[in-house]
Amino acid sequence: MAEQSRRLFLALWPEPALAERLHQLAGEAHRECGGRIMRRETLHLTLAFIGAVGEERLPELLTTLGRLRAPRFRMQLDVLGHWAHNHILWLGCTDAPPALPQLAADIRRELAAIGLPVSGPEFVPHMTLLRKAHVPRELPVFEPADWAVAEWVLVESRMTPHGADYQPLATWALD
Ligand code: 3AM
Repeated sequence: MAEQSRRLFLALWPEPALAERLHQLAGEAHRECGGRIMRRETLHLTLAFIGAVGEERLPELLTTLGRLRAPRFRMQLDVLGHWAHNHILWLGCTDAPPALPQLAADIRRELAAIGLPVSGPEFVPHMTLLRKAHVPRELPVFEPADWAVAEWVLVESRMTPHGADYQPLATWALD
C-alpha cells in the first residue's frame, strides 16, 4: 500500500484577539481590492513551506525541529502590500526583527539536513489577508499591530471545497 503523505509548513499563528483585529483589517482592504478574505482562524505568517512529507518521516521531523532553540521577539505589523504576480494582498513589517528571518533560516537549515529542502521563494515575511485581490488604488490607513511572538507551529494543510484547512500538528515555544 502507498505511504500516506501530508502537506506541511511551518508558521507563526496569531492569537485569536490579534487574528480578529487583522481579519477586520482584511475586511477593510477587501472593500478596496475585492478577492477572497482569509478566514480569521487561517491567518498566519509562513516561515517555511515543506510540501508533501511521507507519514513515516514525521517522527524525525518532529525531533529535529523540536531541538531548535530560538529567541522570542516582537514585531510591528505596519505595512500593507500587493503582489501582482500572485494577486495577494498582504500585511507585513517595514522593519522585521532579525530574529524572524533567523528563525526561518534555522528551520530551512534543519530541514535540509534531514533531506527535506524547503521549496518556494526566498523568505519574505508576510501574512496573506486576501487572495485574488485587485491592485489597490488606495490602501486603508491603520494602526500598526504589535505582535509578541512566543511560539511557532508545524501545520498540515488540507484542501477542502471551502479552501485550505489548517491543522496544527506541533507547537514549539521560543525562549
Ligand atoms: O503564507 P502564504 O499565504 O503566502 O501559498 C501558500 C501559503 O503561503 C504557500 O504556503 C503557505 C501555506 O499554505 N504554498 C503553497 N504551496 C506552495 C509551494 N508549492 C507554497 N509555497 C511554496 N511552494
